[in-house]
Amino acid sequence: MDFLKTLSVASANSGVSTGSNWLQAGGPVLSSFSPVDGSVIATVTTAAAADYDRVVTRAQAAFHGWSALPAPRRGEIIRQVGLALREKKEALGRLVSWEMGKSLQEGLGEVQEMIDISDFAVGLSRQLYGRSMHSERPGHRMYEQWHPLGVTGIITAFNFPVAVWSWNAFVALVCGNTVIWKPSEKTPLCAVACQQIIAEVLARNDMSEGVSNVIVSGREGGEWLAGDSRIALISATGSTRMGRSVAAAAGARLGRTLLELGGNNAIIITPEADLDMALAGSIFGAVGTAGQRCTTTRRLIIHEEIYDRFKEKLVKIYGRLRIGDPLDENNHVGPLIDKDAVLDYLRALEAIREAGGVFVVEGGQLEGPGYESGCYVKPCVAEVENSWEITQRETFAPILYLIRYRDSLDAAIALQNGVPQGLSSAIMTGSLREAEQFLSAAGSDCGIANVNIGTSGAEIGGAFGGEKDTGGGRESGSDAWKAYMRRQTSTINYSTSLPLAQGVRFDV
Ligand code: UN1
Repeated sequence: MDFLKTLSVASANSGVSTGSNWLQAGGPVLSSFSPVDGSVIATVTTAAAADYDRVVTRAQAAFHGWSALPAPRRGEIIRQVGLALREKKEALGRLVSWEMGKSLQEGLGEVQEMIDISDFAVGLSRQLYGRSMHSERPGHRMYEQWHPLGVTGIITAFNFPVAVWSWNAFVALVCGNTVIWKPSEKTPLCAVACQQIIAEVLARNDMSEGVSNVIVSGREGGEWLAGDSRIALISATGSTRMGRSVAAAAGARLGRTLLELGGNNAIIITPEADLDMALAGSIFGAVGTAGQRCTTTRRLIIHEEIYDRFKEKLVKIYGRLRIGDPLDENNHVGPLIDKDAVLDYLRALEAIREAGGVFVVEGGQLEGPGYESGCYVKPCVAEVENSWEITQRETFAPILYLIRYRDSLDAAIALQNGVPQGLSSAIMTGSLREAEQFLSAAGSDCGIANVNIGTSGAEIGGAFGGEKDTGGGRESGSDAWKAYMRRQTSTINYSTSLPLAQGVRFDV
């Protein structure tokens, strides 16, 4: 496989790195399986506690030099990383598709997301703005400035094995932090490949080891980071369960966290919607990445007036989906990440049936030629109630729920908000009144609210994240960078006296 050579990854790799230096790691050896055909792609040695400790020490030492580099210089290095990613886009996109199982189009899209955030981070490196304020005291000036935090821990999930690291790492790096990445143990080779790319650029610029670090490890890697007071910020993307344990451990030491956790995203389809557009948004949202995006469309909340008509269109289009090898561009849907994910999917189908759900597109595991890995499932659609336990839960698979609403948009918004998660949401409507109601404070309670666009596929320029069980953090664009820096307020007295604020007098 040529793309592995292009990415300088081998069949046996160390999963612990401080840059160009790959440590002889002491943890268990992990095999990376491709869900595409079940083959072992490579083995990766994981970090032992002592390796982790060495990496943190190196990252702390590197912080002094890296944070002292002017931010635009740091931006220049990220610009070069963006150029390297452009060169390796095809190879890295293929590896993402091969190791994670998403379609090649989506694998390439994910690398494009990395290139986009590198461009964003370069611009940002000259725009880490603080405000100045007018002091209430004569001859005084007040302003705020933003300083680097220190070592940033980044925990990422298997479903976006490269892009989510880049949102966090590139922004954290231009902000002056050093980073330690704990990737998902299901996609370790993607992490090794990304580290090779960034390490080569850092070395070419004579940057020391420890600026960008990786520790491939199991759960314990996340626990080490979360409980370690040397880690100034821990940014974690993954399940709500994982986020809760990271938040508890980091909270116990009053550490900072940035959490981007599960979603249970809905599209509201009103009688004012363009149904073909609603169909296109729903199908990509529901089956893209085989339903394994945190932004995946899990629920459609459809007005009763158009419910049957829309359902009919949807069933027809599901019949056209081709499921199979994601590297074959004729296919729309690839496999789930592993057999455990298939079991979760099958258990969810059972729970839907037990609760009284009606399948309008049947699910099930696929078998036979092309499906030997045991990871391929049928995208399915079920009519359910919003209040059911199974509907309230995020199942990371291509299962789409249909829910009917009657009367006004208020009822649809109540259903859309009536789940524990609060990541992404959308409305399909041609009515300005409905769109604005959905976007108002009384509308969607999610971090992302779209009009005439599905719930997934956000651009990097906006802040990305959500409320409630989604964790409240914001990553990526807008002013999400502020989470990676510490704010300092300074008051400077250039007068010849020392007046106190609030007019307080203290004469001695
Ligand atoms: C994720 O699923 O964790 O908005 C990230 C999207 C992508 C990112 C998803 N840009 O679907």
